[in-house]
Amino acid sequence: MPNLQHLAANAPADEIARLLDTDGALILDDVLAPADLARVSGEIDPYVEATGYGRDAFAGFQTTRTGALVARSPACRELVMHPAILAACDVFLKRACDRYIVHLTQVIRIRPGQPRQPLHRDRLAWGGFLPMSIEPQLNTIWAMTDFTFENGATQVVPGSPAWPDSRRAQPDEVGYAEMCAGSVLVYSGSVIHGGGENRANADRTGVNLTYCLGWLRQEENQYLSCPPSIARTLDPKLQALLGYAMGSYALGYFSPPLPPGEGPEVAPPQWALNAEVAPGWGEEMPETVTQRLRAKAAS
Ligand SMILES: O=C(O)CCC(=O)C(=O)O
Ligand SMILES: [Fe+2]
Repeated sequence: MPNLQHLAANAPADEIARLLDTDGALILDDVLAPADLARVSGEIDPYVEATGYGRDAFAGFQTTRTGALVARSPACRELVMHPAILAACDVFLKRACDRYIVHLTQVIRIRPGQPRQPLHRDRLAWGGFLPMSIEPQLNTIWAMTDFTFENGATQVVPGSPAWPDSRRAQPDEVGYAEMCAGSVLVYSGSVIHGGGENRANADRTGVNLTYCLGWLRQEENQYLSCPPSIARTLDPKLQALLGYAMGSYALGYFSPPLPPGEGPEVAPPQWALNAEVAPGWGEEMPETVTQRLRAKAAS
């Protein structure tokens, strides 16, 4: 059975990105302390307890999936903005975008009796239309419980990002993301993986926080899951991660639907959160776009 590489919580972003390219996944050990875990669980558990089971075999008839974690949990906001993960996103995702955004926030609780999930690549969320040369996604699963082979540790096929679509993993090519509570599975949108079978008698719970290229549609609609009334109260960096910032020079502006002459005709998304930002919003342009426009003007 292949093994996943384990790195220390402070591993350099380049090393994480390199392993995502080659293996497609890795584990960061012991990122959260027991007190952090207790805080996250305390905030999400009431929502998890109130969540019904999945409605098909892929979502899992013995699995609960609970979303809107940025709106619901201040502790999850910190996980979304964890510096080690954002540094890895900077290296891994900015090869194909000016700004990356949150794609999905979901507590996945695999309960006893849940069979293994069919193996898949998460990039299929976009229907297989993206060329394989573009890596669209960086994913994390934060272990709230220990992840073991017995309780449903994520199945992962190391090296599969480079496989043709037609290749199917043999049982001896599937590894398991076994890790202690507080560790984080980091995996790409191209690696073949799936939830594991829970043969144990207790839940396996992970917080799945994923990021995608800023020019792609998000799996979980962040403008609805975290509407302006809540987003207004968040750190501006988190607002931008949800999509409340320009994604590129011309990506994401809006015209506030106000009576004639009231408000700006065009505004960046965060104008909806804080009407102050409208003047000078060109400064919000990501650096790579600014550089590209300068180079174009100079040529
Ligand atoms: O819960 C897991 O271990 C992985 C779940 C997964 O891959 C998915 O739902 O797409
Ligand atoms: Fe998946």
